[in-house]
Order: sequence, then structure tokens, then C-alpha cells
Amino acid sequence: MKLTGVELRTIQLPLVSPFRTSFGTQTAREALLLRVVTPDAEGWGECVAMSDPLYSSEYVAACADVLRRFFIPAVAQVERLDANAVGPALAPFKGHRMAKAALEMAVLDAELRTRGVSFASALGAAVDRVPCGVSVGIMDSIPELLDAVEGYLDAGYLRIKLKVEPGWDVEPVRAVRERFGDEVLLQVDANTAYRRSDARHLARLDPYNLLLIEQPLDEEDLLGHAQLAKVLTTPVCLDESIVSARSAADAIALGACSIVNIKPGRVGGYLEARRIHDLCVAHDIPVWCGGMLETGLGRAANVALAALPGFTLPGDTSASDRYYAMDITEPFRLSDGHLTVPTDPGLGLTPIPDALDAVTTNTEWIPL
Ligand code: SMG
Ligand code: MG
Repeated sequence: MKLTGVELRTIQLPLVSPFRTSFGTQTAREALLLRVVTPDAEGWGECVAMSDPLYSSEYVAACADVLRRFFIPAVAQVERLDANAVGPALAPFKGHRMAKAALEMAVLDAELRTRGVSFASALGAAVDRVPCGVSVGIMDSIPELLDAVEGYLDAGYLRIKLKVEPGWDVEPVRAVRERFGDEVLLQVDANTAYRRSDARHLARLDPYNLLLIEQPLDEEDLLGHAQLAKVLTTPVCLDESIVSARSAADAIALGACSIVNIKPGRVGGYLEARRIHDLCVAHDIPVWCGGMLETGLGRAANVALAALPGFTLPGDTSASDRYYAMDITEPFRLSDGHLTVPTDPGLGLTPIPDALDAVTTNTEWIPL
């Protein structure tokens, strides 16, 4: 393939309700989209970075900058471009994995549309639908939380994840268990909000039979997670700490986690995400697909990834209406707690032009 140009587009999608985590409250999703154009096809990429560097060091404006300044020119120079060539072409540049992932996703989409192959079959999907969980934000009160969880269970979600932070952890978990029973698949996500000295406090979650506790400590604190994992009976799952197959291998060897959340954006792309999947399968480590409030584009790719055989736990692959009243693509709808894996070539869907234009705040065409 040869790129004739790349479009960088920033969109702003309002959320159906505010989403509060241990690092802040979000009321809208700003996202950076890429459209790569080749003589034969177009490919779409979605960058999962947020507006501010709070979940990780990356943020939308920085991703746009590094893409336009370094990554797009480097990829444009590749002789025979395909998705496998993107990682090596960008390897000299440190970090910026979410930006790299978005570009690789767009090139992969263009390549697969040209070849007539879906993301799911290219990645190695084993099923045609995936079980879905939902991530529930921190609320102002327990009754408000119980109403939200009830709504999601009524909608059919098969697993509930509660966002937690110091001051909002044991009580909400206890309340949800008491109200909805022990059968509900329940897990928590701290987004690095705790410290090593909180180990005894976090052990108070042990009686509630959680599937896992996600990223309790700082992203760089693998050793702390290994020590914590020895104290807790709740399995430790890593999200922010896992940025590559190498860091996943290290975390597993160290005993820092027994479950891995795979987010393609965080690890530099869908190809590295698949390598982490393969590594975890080889080590008997269950994986599940994380979410970054993706539009239908990223959701389509995530659902394809979540269809791989090692994804044995429900992912944060919620329906589009969990976050958006109006998505930029045809919405993903929950059916019996599952989302259907797209089968058409590439991502299997494209943005609806009017819906996309309605939420676009900036467009930039980079001719090559
Ligand atoms: O897409 O449903 C989703 C988001 C799920 O909780 C979610 N993501 O740490 O796992 C995580 C968070 C990161 C984004 S929080 C603004
Ligand atoms: Mg997380």
C-alpha cells in the first residue's frame, strides 16, 4: 500500500451521564480520529487518549502533534506499507503508544478492506459474539449507585465493574453485593488511587468475592502489586502498568498480576495486543478487553479482539448507548448481554458522514 494522505479529525461527543473515576469526572469524550487514504481503500483509526494526561501521560493534542510531526511522515516513507510495517517504522520513537496504535489501526483497516478480510478473522477470533460488562463510575451516594447498577443489570450486562477510590470502596461493594447477591460477576477498578500502605484496607474487599481488583497502585509500581497480590485473596489485575508484551511478561514473572486488562491503545496497537493475548494464554493468565469510551470505530475493533480465545472474562465492551446518545457509526446494541462481532471487511463499519460532521471540532488533511 501507499498512503496518499491522512486526515486528522477531532470530535467532541457528549456523554449520556457524567463518568467519575478516581482521577476526575468526564462529561464529554473528546477523541482524535484518523482516516488514511490509499489508492484502493480508506482506513479509520481511533486514538484512545483523553483530553488531559490523567489516565496516562498521553492526551489528544499531544497525539495529534506527534502523529503529524513524526509518525505520519515516517509511515509515509515505508516502501511496502502494511499494518505489520507500522510498528517497526515507529519503533525509533519512544513512547506515545496511543498515537502509534491509532495509526496502526487505520493502516490495518485500509489493508484489510483492500484484502476483503475482517478485523476479527485477521486477529484470530474464535466466536461471533462477546459477553459484555459495564464500568460504573463513582457516584454521590449509595442509592444512586444501586439505581445505576440495577439499570445495567436490567439491560443485560453480564458483569459489573465499580470504579473505586479511597472513601468509596468497601461500602459500595458491600451495598451492591447485599442488594444484587453473590451471583453477580463483580470487580473493582482503582485507576492507581491506592498506596502500598493500603494493603490491609484493600484486604477488606476480600470477603465480597470479587473477580478482580484492577490497578490499585501506581502504574510503575510492579513490585508493590506483587507484594499486594500476596496479601489479598482478590486477584490483582493490571491495566495502566501493562504497556507492552514485555511489561506483561515481567508483571507475570514477578507475580504482580494474575489477570490482564488488554487495551490496544495502551500497548501500541492491535498487533501488540494480540501478542499479549498469546503470552497470557501461554501462562494461563485470563485476559479481558478494556475500554476507553470508544466510538463505534474503536468499539468494532475491540469487539473483534475480545473474540479471541484467551478473552475468558467479559470486557468493558459495552453497548454504544452506555456513553453516547448518538454515536458516529451505527450503534452497537446489547443482545442477551453480548455484542455481535462485525464480519464485513476491515472494521466492518464506517462513520455516518452527517453524524461525524455534527460532532467534528477540527479537521486537518495531510497530503503525502
Ligand atoms: O469504555 O467502558 C469503557 C471505559 C471503561 O472504566 C473504563 N475505562 O481504567 O479501565 C479504565 C477506564 C479508563 C477510562 S476512564 C475515563
Ligand atoms: Mg482500568
